Amino acid sequence: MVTFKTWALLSLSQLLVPASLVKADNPIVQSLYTTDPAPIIHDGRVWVFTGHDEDGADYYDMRDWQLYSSADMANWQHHGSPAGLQTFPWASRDAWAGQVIQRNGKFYFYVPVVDGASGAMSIGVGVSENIAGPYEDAIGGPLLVNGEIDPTVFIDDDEQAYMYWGNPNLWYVKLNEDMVSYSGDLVQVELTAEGFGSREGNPDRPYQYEEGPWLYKRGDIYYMIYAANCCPENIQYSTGPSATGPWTYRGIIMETEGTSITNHPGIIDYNGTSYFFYHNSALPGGGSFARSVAVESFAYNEDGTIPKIAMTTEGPEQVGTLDPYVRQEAETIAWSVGIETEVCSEGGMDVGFIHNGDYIKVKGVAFGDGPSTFTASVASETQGGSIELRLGSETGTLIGTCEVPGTGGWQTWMTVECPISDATGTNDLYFRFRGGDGFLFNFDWWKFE
Ligand code: FUB
Repeated sequence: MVTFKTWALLSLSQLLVPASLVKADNPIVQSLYTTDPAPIIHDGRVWVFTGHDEDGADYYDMRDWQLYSSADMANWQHHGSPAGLQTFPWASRDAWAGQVIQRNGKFYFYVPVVDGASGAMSIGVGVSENIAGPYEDAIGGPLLVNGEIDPTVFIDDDEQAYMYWGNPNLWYVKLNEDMVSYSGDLVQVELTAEGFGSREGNPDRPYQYEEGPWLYKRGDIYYMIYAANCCPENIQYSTGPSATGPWTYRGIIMETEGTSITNHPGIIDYNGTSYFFYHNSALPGGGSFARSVAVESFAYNEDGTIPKIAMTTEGPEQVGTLDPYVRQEAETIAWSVGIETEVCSEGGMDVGFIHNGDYIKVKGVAFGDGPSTFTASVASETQGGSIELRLGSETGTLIGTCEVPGTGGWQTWMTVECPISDATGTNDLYFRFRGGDGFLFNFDWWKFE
């Protein structure tokens, strides 16, 4: 199996990656296996909380969540891990599918984790004043323990918050205004053929609903989107006139594809376009325990129903362009090969574990009349190397080469500069890393002038 560690060590010619996959922008993250997307709009950006499949796992071995954001749906910035099992000291394992929601100036992170005391799946709540965390355990124990997973939280127009969750059942509870306690009983939704469709060939699970609910409202319609028909799962949905139904089954949104037996939905509207997040097995080494988050745009039908959405390797169109004349983080990436991201001593993240031949693609960079200089913040404990700046592809037109010296440490940062020529208009920019054997240098941010 090609894990990311071994992938980074292979030369590009050894990789059996189809050219079409290397060129494409789905999945949105290439340096980790990511799962169970939970998108949220904040501060003019789309933020996606994901799960994280450990390299080499043979089960859903998941220990932390990861966070990415984008202002253009094409270039995604990694914000690191906002929370993990260590956030919930009472949890023993399984940092599975969570969702963050904002209320009262705070962000609440609802997660399924195994409660160490009972050994049963439970729902915990993290809280943070910043979307990127770090999140702290809001309660000091589980919000509830009933052996089921996958919380989704929705605040209705009357300010009542609902949390749904469950596999194999579907449950909801009314959250209190504090978002960390609830009132009333846990309500088990009655699954019926009218509400959730019939499933053939599985007498234990006669209805389509399986797990991963995602609840939201658009116009007057409440949507319940979910993973269904396991296994393998596809994505289906039901609609209703209220946050508690009654639900009417509406059918399949996304068919099964690839080798992951799970899928997991998240839907948002951003800048007038609707986006459907999901996961699949599309990266090298991908499978049921090595999944990757991807996104597609879609348009609702006039009656509010959702069209069938196919998995693509292209993803949605970029919204606008990327400005190269302001500082951009090196971990803002449309596609990468070989590199990884890590926590940076200067704050945020940097790109590290760079080898000769690795590259990063940044999509839709608006150069305008053309810059004359490129500046980058870099660090290297060893020999350094160089950054080739190319347009259109990793072997495309060379517009400049920046030499990177040894700086005395992997977190000993300095800026390097190099002249740029022939970069006009809007282009995909590629940073192609060159040097000797082993790790070359780390890369924190860049800017053109
Ligand atoms: O990622 C672990 C579990 O797999 C999630 O909680 C489910 O929704 C399924 O995607």
